[in-house]
Amino acid sequence: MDVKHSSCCFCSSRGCAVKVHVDGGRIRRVTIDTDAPVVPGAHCPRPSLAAEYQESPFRLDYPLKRKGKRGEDSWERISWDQALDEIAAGLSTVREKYGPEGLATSSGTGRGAWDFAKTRFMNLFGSPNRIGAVTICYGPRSMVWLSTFGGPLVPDSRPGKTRLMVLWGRNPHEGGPSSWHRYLEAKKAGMKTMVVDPRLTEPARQADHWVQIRPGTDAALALGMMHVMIGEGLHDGGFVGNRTTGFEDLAERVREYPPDRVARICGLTKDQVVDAARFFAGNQPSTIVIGVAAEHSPPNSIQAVRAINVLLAVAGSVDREGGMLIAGPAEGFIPDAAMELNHQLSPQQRRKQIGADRFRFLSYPGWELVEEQLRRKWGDQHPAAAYLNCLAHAPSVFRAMLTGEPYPVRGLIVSASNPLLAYANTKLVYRALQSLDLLVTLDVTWTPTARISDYVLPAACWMERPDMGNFCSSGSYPLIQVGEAALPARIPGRYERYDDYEFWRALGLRLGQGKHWPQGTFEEVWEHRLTGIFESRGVKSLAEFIAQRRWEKGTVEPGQCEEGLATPSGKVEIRSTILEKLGYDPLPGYVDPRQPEGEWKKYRLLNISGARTMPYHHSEFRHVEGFRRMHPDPIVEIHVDLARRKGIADGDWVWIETPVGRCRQRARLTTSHDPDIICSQHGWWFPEQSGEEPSLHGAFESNINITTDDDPDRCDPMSGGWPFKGQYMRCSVRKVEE
Ligand SMILES: Nc1nc2c(c(=O)[nH]1)N[C@H]1C(S)=C(S)[C@@H](COP(=O)(O)OP(=O)(O)OC[C@H]3O[C@@H](n4cnc5c(=O)[nH]c(N)nc54)[C@H](O)[C@@H]3O)O[C@H]1N2
Ligand SMILES: Nc1nc2c(c(=O)[nH]1)N[C@H]1C(S)=C(S)[C@@H](COP(=O)(O)OP(=O)(O)OC[C@H]3O[C@@H](n4cnc5c(=O)[nH]c(N)nc54)[C@H](O)[C@@H]3O)O[C@H]1N2
Ligand SMILES: [Mo]
Repeated sequence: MDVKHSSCCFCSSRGCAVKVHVDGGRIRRVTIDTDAPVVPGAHCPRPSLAAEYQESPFRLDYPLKRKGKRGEDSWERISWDQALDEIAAGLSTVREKYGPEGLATSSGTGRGAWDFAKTRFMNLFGSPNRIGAVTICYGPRSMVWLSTFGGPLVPDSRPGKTRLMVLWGRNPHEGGPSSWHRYLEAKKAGMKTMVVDPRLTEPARQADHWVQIRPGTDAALALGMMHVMIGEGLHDGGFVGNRTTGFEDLAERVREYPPDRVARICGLTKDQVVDAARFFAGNQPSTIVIGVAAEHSPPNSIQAVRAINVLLAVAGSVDREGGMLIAGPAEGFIPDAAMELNHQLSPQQRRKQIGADRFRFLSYPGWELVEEQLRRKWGDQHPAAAYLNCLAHAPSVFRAMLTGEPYPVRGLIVSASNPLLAYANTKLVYRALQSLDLLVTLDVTWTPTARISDYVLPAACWMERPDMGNFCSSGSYPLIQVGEAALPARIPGRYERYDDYEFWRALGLRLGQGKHWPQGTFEEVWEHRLTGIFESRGVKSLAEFIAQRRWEKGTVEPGQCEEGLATPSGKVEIRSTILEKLGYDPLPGYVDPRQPEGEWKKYRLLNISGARTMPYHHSEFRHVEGFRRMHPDPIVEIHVDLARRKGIADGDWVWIETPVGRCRQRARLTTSHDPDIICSQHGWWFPEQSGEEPSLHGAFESNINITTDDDPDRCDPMSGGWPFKGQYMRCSVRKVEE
């Protein structure tokens, strides 16, 4: 038995160190590599199911070309050369007829071994229209950090330094296999904890302080806490005086948010707001880990993320031991931004990015302002990767596919993403994809999206490529941990897969991009990016690096403020000059959501759609029997009082309805949240059902995004993020009558 030291990529945390036991070209088992700094918690079930995943008949083995009509599920096996030649020819036709901007790509959580290659391809092809989940996931956090603090904020993780960790709409128990056990250890060693969540989750149950906030009102709570802190002199006057801009304006702004008003907005009592502020202020230094909920809750997505981060600055817990540290570039490592070749996309093409005129923060207008500052301080080694901080607006791109406005988008390449499950308003996404001239999907397994594609290409999974943890994807985190391929991507007679880098490169070579893809393999890419570290260690290859010690730990230290930050003023910008230039409110604030109009008036429940649950990762793993046994059905959590009123019993199938559509999930009765809230799961489809139209593996049955809304008018005014949660995610429920 051969043991390979690999980097697990079964979830977006990406990069837990594991040992893959291989025998006769087959994965036998995957165990945790306890020597490494980052490992999955013992409660993560995914490594133990790796062999079943690898051998699943649902895996894609060879390139396939559609026969017959789209959705008939009839396929012809072709060679990689034929597939790439034909796709390149199709892309050239799109470019001739509609311009390079007629091509879009879709990304998810970066599972295909990072998105720099896709971005490079698009930059060289000439299209600004990359869409992806990062518009509503991590992109907002990242842009807020870069524009306000001049770098990503990372919690000071040195033992014993932090007095309080706040999980603000974040549940590592279900969604963070590597962070949950570290959290528990720190807690055991005396760190206090506070949870802000509408639901009594496992972390909330264990917390010293739980704030049961109403969905979508986090910005107001943070403003109210600052009102109390500034009013009672609990803020850090030295820090805000010396290290920030706009504190006076903020003090003025938070006067509009006294605890009684905030209590009404957030569904709390006045005392609860005051207590939250005092508890927080009384336990500094602190760190705050923000989850995805705020980002999923327009119209306050960016405002909430900013208000929470500014709260840290007001408490003086930024750039301070035990607080949030401002990360600089990881030494000796080439970050994504430097790999993307962003200068290759001309200003004229950038200006065509769909949605960027309206949603300016997370697209070229905002990214360019941020990038300029970071480049001033760090040159090419800056963390503002375009794949993370600069996207076209997905709902507007889907509309462009359907209407030709503002111009036609006729081709889409989907890689490491499942648009029919992931984006809001599935039926619209479906119509948009069906209307395309060319739809290509590169994935590890069959998906509903693959079934309606013209070409379906088999991707290598993480066990078939060298990979690296994303603790430094943007080049700023102090830990680099790599892993080797456990199996080759191609085994004659069994499968022929390409890793994502190989795919984009091979396509690029066919379109005249040759000189921009100097590294022939993914392994060479890592060797190139790690040259600086290799030199300091005296190693020459990835294999040697892995054999020696496959990680490199740097440190993030306080002191960035003293040096001057990569922001326009060199200080923490409580008042953001970048937001101001973009024409947005430069101060943290709370935008009153618009009252429901038209048909929406009938829908009174708030739906937290898509809180994380083990073992699934978004739409993945439904095809693996071991996972399905752990969690066979889509579950919607409903308060017992609501269930009683609606005649719903535990285990009943219920319709979840909105003006956009309806889907069905199974009720689980609970008292963990308010009666006027439900909590549904996302990502559900049924691989066991037919892959043909109209079923597409049951993608229209229990998929919650049939009910979610992507109307640009209800997206976040700054980022364009669409509502999966918060005040705009309303619905009704009723029992499914047989
Ligand atoms: N209603 C609702 N919707 C949501 C959410 C929610 O909370 N509620 N969450 C949103 C969030 S935060 C996110 S990040 C998105 C996620 O959106 P996506 O990332 O688009 O969704 P996934 O289902 O994770 O799709 C990832 C696909 O990548 C494939 N894959 C895995 N590894 C590789 C690889 O190495 N290479 C390639 N080419 N493919 C690979 C998987 O098989 C899978 O089909 O979903 C969003 N959708
Ligand atoms: N098992 C599993 N793990 C995952 C994923 C997965 O699909 N499955 N996806 C990964 C990805 S891409 C992401 S983005 C992360 C997300 O990780 P998290 O952000 O932790 O994800 P959630 O569980 O959706 O949300 C956390 C908590 O936010 C609460 N919440 C809902 N609305 C609000 C609100 O308005 N305010 C506040 N304060 N809290 C609210 C929910 O009740 C929930 O308990 O998880 C990652 N990990
Ligand atoms: Mo995400």
